Amino acid sequence: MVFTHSLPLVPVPASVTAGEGRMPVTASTLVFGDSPAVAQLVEAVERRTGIRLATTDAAADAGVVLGVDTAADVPEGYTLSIADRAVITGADEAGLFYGVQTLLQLLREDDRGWGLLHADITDAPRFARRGIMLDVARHFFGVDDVKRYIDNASALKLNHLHLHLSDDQGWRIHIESWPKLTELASTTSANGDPGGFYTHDDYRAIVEHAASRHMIVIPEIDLPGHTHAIGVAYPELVEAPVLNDSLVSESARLGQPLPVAGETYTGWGVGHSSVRIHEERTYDFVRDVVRELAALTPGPYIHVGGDESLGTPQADFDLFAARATQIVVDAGKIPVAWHEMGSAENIAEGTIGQYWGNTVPQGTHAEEAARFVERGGGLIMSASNVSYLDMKYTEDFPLGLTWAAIIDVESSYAWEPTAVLDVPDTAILGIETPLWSETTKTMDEVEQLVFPRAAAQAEIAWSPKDAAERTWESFRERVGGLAPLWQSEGVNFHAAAEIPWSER
Ligand code: TNX
Repeated sequence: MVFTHSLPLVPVPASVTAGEGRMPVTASTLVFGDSPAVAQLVEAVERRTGIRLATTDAAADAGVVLGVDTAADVPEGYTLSIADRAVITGADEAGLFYGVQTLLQLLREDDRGWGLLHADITDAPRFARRGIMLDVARHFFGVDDVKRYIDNASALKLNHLHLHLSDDQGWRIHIESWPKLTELASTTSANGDPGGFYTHDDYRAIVEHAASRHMIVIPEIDLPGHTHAIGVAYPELVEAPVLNDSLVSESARLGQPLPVAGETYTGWGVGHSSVRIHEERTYDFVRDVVRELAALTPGPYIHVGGDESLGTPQADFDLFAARATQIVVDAGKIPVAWHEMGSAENIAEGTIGQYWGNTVPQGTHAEEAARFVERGGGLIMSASNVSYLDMKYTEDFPLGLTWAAIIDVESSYAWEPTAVLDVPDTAILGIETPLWSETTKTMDEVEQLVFPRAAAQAEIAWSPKDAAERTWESFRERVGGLAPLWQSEGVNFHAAAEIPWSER
């Protein structure tokens, strides 16, 4: 395959010059370095080529040299040059890891065998926050599935994993102080499928694996709405379901049951549940959950939800938003909330908002998002009509929903996170691309929706906005070049017709 546009790299590096030739990679190519990235490289090369590279203690003998040089103060940055040998120098361990991901994209097979395409790269991210979400509440995904998600997302240089750990359909993390949550409210999923939950050890294993791939885990407990499951375990904490008209008609159209107090809920309807805002017991609960999550989570953030609390009166919602975010601050963490919580004037200072409205903000969404900035926090952009991974690619795609948009790969690529809201560019911390799992029961199904669109989001988050290669024409060819890598990694990507997929 000749890459006419540019090297097959996604996200496109900040600065890249392609060379003419290739550096052969054979069983006698040696690797030098003393970072965890060495073993990660050796294993990935073996998965891709079947060749197991040996390591050497002598840099002079090595064909691939990995190192870290902290003199350059460029968080997550790296340089990579491939000519007679390949040299990657990370500005930190994360940068070295990202340099290795870039190298793996340049590892190609042709008639002569395996080789690395010659290149000279200096790279660093545009945004420090490059996130992806997995909804483990609507359908549960076990530890191995989440590790696979982490591996494939971090290979695209995404560095935050948001886990949506609770929703109406199930509670997914064990809480020692409220044990009935997992005992009674974790066993089912959407559509009546089986559920599951993470023990503290499971959760720690996820956090550790994520850290080894330079990803921070952001746990979310969705409050005060999306809390029907809490009431299955502890009925005294929640209000009776509020059945709005659209819930009733949508449930009928989909043939789904309506929520019944105290019973597991298997439909997809939203906006019917709320914790009790005026009971102190509710705040004991939130405090306990936040405390346990904070103890398990080395990352600085805890997400307290806040979306679609349609049955909660506005004043109650605002009261709750202020209290819940303050509880997170008191636990020593930075709160994150869906943008609706910006309706509360006194949301805790420094709370980060996650904007999930349209790229053309509707109703009060923009005002709510702006509040986080006024209160000294920043914003994560998850514009639903472009970055939602659970939307269908085409009208007839078998998985996914359509409420925000039909999002083909080209439209998922075509948005600019700083151009959505009227806030200073510095308030935009980065982006997050969410996968809601109403329609996806297995990781294979999840990957159909996630890849290749997560690659488009990764490029928006990582690559300079004005890089010459930041065009759809270039992107579609470069992302097509990832097919053999994804195949060897077992990524069940959707081979969208918009993309010229390369064979090797
Ligand atoms: C809206 S976006 C939700 C989720 C659903 C999703 C489905 C957001 C913050 N809330 O509860 O799963 O739509 O696309």
